[in-house]
Amino acid sequence: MKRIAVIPGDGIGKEVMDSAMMVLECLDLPFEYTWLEAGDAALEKFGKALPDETLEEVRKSDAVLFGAAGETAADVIVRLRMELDTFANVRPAKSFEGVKALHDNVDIVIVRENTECLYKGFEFEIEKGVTQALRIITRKASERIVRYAFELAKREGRRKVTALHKANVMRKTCGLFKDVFYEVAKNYEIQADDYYIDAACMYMVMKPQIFDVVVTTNMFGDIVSDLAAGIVGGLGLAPSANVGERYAIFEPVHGAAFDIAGKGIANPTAMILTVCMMLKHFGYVEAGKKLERAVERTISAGKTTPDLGGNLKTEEMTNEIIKNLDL
Ligand code: GGG
Repeated sequence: MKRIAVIPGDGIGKEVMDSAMMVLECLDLPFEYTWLEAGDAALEKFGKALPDETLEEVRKSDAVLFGAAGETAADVIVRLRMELDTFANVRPAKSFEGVKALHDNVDIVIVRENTECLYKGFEFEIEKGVTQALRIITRKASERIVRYAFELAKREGRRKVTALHKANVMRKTCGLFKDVFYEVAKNYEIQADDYYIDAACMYMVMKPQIFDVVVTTNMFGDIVSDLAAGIVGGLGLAPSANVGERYAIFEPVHGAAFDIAGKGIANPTAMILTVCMMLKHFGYVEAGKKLERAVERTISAGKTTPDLGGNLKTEEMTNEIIKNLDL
């Protein structure tokens, strides 16, 4: 029995979590769920965005299934990743048949370092009008994430790993990351190359097929994964997994999307594909693939929410996915 801490969070997090649970109920796997509070609403209610009780329960679990974070993202999801040392944030961006997007034939996996960089939260006000942020990049964390990216490439039979950095400007921090990348790359028979992050953004828009596995530091990874989601059809399609030695956190790439929250029109795909990543992580590979196929069939049949041109509500699209599960 795997213990899953379920944190719907804010905004559309609650709506897409309902979809995840509908699907999980149908699959009937040996998971035990504990529902926990965190996020903007928890801050209002308890005075803490990540209440101590939530963190305690999370530590007793095997994984967290997370919906979305709002204004308190830094105190909830960013902190959770660091507390649980889920150092690798895996964010795939893949083309879907039937989705009108900037490009077809895109299949990128972004591997984002999760425990340091500017997201460490070391920010200070030196004096009024002067602020400072510390960017921490270590050899240890860089080696760990680069090795993770190459191991993922090897496991999945991928052809290339690309490092993204800005070593011509941030010579120490990005310089270290780039050096470590090529040191680790020597141990693998997989092609390795690198791009400056700014150039990589342009190439990702113009010819994304040049990328396969991409590895980068925390903030660049956050930004470039939204970009990658944008070229295949939007954040409604982008799942992610945060993986460490002991824990894992599964969360869609999207945030709380307060502009559409409560309307019942959020695309459940990112959340349901996130469930697929969780199933595979726990060894339920066939169930994960089956659910992926059900999502693909539903999308290619045009049974989607309005962001993909359909007219279904979140719950209706989820029911279509469930019908396509062929249980
Ligand atoms: N870019 C979508 C979004 O708003 N995600 C929530 C968020 O900001 N998460 C913080 C993170 O991924 O580091």
